[in-house]
Amino acid sequence: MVKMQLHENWQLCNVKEQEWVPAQVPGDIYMALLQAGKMEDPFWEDNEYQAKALMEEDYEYKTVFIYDETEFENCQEVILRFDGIDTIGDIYLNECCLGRVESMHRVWEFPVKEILEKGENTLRVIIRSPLKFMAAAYEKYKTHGNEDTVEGFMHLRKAHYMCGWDWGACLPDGGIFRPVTLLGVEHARLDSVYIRQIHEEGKVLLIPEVDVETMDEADEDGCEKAGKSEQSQLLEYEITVTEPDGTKTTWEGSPDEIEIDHPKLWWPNGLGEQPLYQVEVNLKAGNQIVDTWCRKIGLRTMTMHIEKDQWGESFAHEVNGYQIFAMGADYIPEDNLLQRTSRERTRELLLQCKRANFNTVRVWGGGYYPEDWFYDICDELGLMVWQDFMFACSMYELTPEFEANIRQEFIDNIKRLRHHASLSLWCGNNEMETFTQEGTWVTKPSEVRDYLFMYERIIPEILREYDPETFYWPASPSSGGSFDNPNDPNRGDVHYWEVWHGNKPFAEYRKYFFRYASEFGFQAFPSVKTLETVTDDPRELNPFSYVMEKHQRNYGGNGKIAKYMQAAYRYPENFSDFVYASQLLQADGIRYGVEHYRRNRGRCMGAIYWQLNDCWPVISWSSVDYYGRWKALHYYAKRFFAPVMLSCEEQSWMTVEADMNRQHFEFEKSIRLNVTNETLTDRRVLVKWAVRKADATVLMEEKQWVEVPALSAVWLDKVELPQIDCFNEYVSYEAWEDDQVISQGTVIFSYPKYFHYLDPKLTVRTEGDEIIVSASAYAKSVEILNDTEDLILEDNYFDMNAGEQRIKILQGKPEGLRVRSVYDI
Ligand code: BMA
Repeated sequence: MVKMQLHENWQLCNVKEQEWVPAQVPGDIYMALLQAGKMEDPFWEDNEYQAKALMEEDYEYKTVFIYDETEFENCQEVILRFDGIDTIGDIYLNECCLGRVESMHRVWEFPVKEILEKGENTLRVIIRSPLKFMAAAYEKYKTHGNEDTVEGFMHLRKAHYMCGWDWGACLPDGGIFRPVTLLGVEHARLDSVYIRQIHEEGKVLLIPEVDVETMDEADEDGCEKAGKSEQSQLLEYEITVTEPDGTKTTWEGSPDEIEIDHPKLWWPNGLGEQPLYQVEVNLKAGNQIVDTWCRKIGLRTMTMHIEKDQWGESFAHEVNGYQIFAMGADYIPEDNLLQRTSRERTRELLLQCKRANFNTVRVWGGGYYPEDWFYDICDELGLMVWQDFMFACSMYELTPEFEANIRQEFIDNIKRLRHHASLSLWCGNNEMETFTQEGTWVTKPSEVRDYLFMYERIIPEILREYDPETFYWPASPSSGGSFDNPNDPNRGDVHYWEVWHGNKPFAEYRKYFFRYASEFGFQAFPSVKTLETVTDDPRELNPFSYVMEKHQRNYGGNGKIAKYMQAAYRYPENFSDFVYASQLLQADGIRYGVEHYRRNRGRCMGAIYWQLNDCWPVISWSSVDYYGRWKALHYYAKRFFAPVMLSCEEQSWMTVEADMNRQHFEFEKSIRLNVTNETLTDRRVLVKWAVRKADATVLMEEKQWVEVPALSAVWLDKVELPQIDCFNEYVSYEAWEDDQVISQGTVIFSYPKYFHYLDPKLTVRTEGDEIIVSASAYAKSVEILNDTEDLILEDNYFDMNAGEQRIKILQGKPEGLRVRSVYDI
């Protein structure tokens, strides 16, 4: 196949103004306007309003390219392919209208051989205003959905978050955001390849299904199985597999089956390696290779284990026969301006997931299907992907046109992604089974019917044809579908929002034993340096200022952070301390939930917190902000997702929420330690714990060897500590293995704000690639910052029992180091 990318000489204009500016393709309209000085930074203060207004207009992309006929002379057909257009586009080649496209989630192809001209050709794409489209569609249908976004958003197959979300600005950009290519097809091309795996003792059989599109005398849809039909007798494929160690083997003559001996299995992060096998399928017409499909696959079995048990029904990832506890967060698109996304940036983000011991990410349904590179990197890093189809928080009008559009969207994306080792499940939508059952946005009975058609009929039917191997789950959350109590704590996955949206205290997490928590979250401010990129007015750096509240999209969210903060911390005296306290609050809240879920491993098998990342600088639930800065939560995640983790279920003032001004004010003071082991090997760890005074001196100490079988959680006996002075004494705990501390923490029995900390006199210095912090007393949640607030350290926001702590620098320069702890709030 001859390939020619059409990425040069693009220009863009507002159709009404006809003032052309250079544009990048792949790219987006906002970026072209920004780079041409025709709009201002849409993230700055409230520039969002102006930016949104720009999308009331239509824009035209135009390029002129040279078509060299000789290069394509052996081609029966030439196809113009757009991997992604956002969203409504009218396409013209040499003034011939090729058609209208109406989904950013699809690939669009047009046969253009007859239209192409020798030499110069003009290609134009007119991007129609998404806002006008939505307004007209809303007028027509009055369908309802998430109120944070533009009315009518559900009618356009455009990433929903672009029109505003409770963490996202309304910046409904558009553009040609993926490659544009001319494809010259000689006889035939590979439509797609599906590879099934059969795992047997000591070997894996690969069963390839090779779909070929012939250009000569094609059958109705132009597709057939290579080497299997009469028409394609001349077509044949060969397959070359390159093993992880570089060994290559080729199978000729359209093999039905390929045997891989001594297979090296792919494992999620923390459980083993991620060996990848390269599979290259060459389509041959006679002796000539006419097309190639080359991808990396991982050898593994992957499904969800669902079985009735004493609590209800299990819901756990099962990989290579083992049930795995999923640890990770929900992923949203990385930017509002898609031109700014890149393989490098995604790698950087996903690397932070691996560093924080994730084994799973959920691609949430209100964005778009990520680029191939996202999944390539997940394959390499061992991150299992929970993949939503792109439907979230809305009813949809299943007209025949909408149905045809989404059917093709499913096929395109399933074919594109189904070979990935990391793809662990497909999921119909975000939260719509719950909302439909509750009737939240239902205005017509047909919407309930359409819900069932879409997620329980159409998608399963398409998956049966294109990816029967990957597990399908109708919605998140769900208990299996048909509106059967979708958010049931005892079955399937759960979105738990009583903490945060329901204003419940963190201790509330312990009341539930979900089978798989796929969303629960708490917000925090991103670093001050991140917030300084949206304003230069120092008065705006205040939690309740106009600019901060423009960058907080969950109504009243900053006030909510302050309300929760009041319970845990003293009143922060400056903005920087407020940001710090908000991050500790978030980190502790989520830790409270995750440690509890992991202690109850077996019953609960997943902790996916909301949310990993941001698409602009914003106050949100993320643990890594728009610029890649880690909030305290991400360091906590590294600790609470550690493969072997020691945690403490304490009973304290916090867990009973007692009012100290009540008469007979008393509460239980006890600890119950637990070691959970999310590895495939049995572990023997030494658990040490101590009661200490505020200066960190030990009052009492205990040690115990604990055997923790692979993939299990083990409780130690509960210890009552009625005598402990909750203002002046605390408990520290450590798990040791091979003379190293592998997991540790401390627990206090009052609120962090009431503890009588001594001044830990923190100091910080560097030695080579290490930072050394020293403390003269117990120091809680020690934070190390450099002047640009962009260090990534081996650990941060940790508790210290006085003494020295050495921390490796993973990224960033240790210049202008500052250090503080809860004592400073
Ligand atoms: C959820 C998500 C998002 C939302 C988040 C925070 O349930 O699915 O729709 O952004 O909660 O409210």
